[in-house]
Amino acid sequence: SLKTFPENFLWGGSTSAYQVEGAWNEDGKGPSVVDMANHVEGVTDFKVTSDHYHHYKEDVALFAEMGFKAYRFSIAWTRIFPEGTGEVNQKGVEFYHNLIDEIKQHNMEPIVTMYHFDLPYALQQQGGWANRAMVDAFEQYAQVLFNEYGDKVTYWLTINEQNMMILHGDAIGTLDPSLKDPKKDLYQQNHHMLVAQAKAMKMCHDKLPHAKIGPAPNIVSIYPATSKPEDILAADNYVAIRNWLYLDMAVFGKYNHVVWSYLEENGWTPVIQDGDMEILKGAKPDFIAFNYYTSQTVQESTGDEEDKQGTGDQHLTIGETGVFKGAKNQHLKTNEFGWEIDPVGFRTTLRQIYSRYGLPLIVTETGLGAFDKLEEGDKVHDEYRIDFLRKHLEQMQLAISDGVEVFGFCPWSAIDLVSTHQGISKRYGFIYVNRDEFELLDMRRIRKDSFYWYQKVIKTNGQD
Ligand code: BGP
Repeated sequence: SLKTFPENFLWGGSTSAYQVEGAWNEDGKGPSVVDMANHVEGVTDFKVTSDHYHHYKEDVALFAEMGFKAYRFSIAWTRIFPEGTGEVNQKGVEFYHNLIDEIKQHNMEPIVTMYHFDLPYALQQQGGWANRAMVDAFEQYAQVLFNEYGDKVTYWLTINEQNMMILHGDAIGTLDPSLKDPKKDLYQQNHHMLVAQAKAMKMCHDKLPHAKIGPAPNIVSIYPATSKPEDILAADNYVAIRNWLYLDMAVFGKYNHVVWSYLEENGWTPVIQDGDMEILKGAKPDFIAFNYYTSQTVQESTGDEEDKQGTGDQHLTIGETGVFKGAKNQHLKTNEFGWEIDPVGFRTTLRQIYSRYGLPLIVTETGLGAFDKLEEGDKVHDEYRIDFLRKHLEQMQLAISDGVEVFGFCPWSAIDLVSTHQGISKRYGFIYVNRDEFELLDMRRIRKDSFYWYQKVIKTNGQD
């Protein structure tokens, strides 16, 4: 029978600093890799975005009006350390005190992502995550966050979508195309991130016994395109490479064996320093947070060059010669941006993660990017978004009925913000921000139809 959502379920919404805050060079903030990247043509940059930095009080009040029990946001490392390490910028520290206080005054739980794609540019110039020194830099940063906000924050997320940063380094800016073997470099970066994460988890537990901390990868169900054994093997390869590598390390402190042998075969194994494996084994998350937008179908790779351009992973392509190739799923419809919509896959994903790790889960992103239309009288009729979220909620409730422990749901995004690559016209929010791609207009906040729908969902604890 259908179980209800648990009491004190963390209904909320998500954002990330560089996509929502704007004020990219104000109050001492240093540049991040995102600020310095050549941004995609035809869409806005990340300088102003939704100007949440100046509107945060109004925005938090709107989240409270929706009934949010939690708000997930990220801290911009470059507001705290403009140069990545060294001198702390007090104004940046103050901003997040103000934001967290505002959230708490509205009886919401702050859920804090420590790092969401926006690495300090100064650190990138010193080699970024490929440089071992990054482990210390992250430790120093984590220490300041725990010291400053530790008594106010219960839920911490270490690194947003580390798996996407490694798998799609070209899209997220972690890949250095000038290198002879950029993939080897990426798996070295990955190792450093994993060690940095483990150190942060341990520090959090040592310093803040009341706090909880976990990783936040993008995890989705991986389907074989057919029942052909080679396709099933390809799906098994990809699920290890895309999903389990990251979580096996975070939870069990070990390299997934399938991935390790694949790294060995390619000459991509990272340098592991003495003591690293102890650090990795010595830290355990309290929960797993994950982002889910779409499932992924794969088939066997027969070794063609074209196999590298398989369909999938949001708007990116996937495939590796002889390992797997992304494929279309004939049973799924896509959104306006070609992402397959798969609510049942959401239930499967929840079950798979819980079966493997047995830790409580929180969904830190899911949502529908769409071209919303502002109608007269300040209306946005986003019934497609309501439909998407409703179907995912139904499946989440079924997963809970299957016995999966889920303690929160924070869809992307609490308010409109700038997409990673597709500008602000690709909107995700419950709240419309009145600006165009290149024109700021009056930036006023407008409640979409989904705002009122979600308000009812929260009020009835998921019964809408
Ligand atoms: C996730 C990221 C978010 C967000 C979202 C939507 O991968 O964590 O930062 O942007 O995807 O993706 P997009 O903006 O590409 O539509």
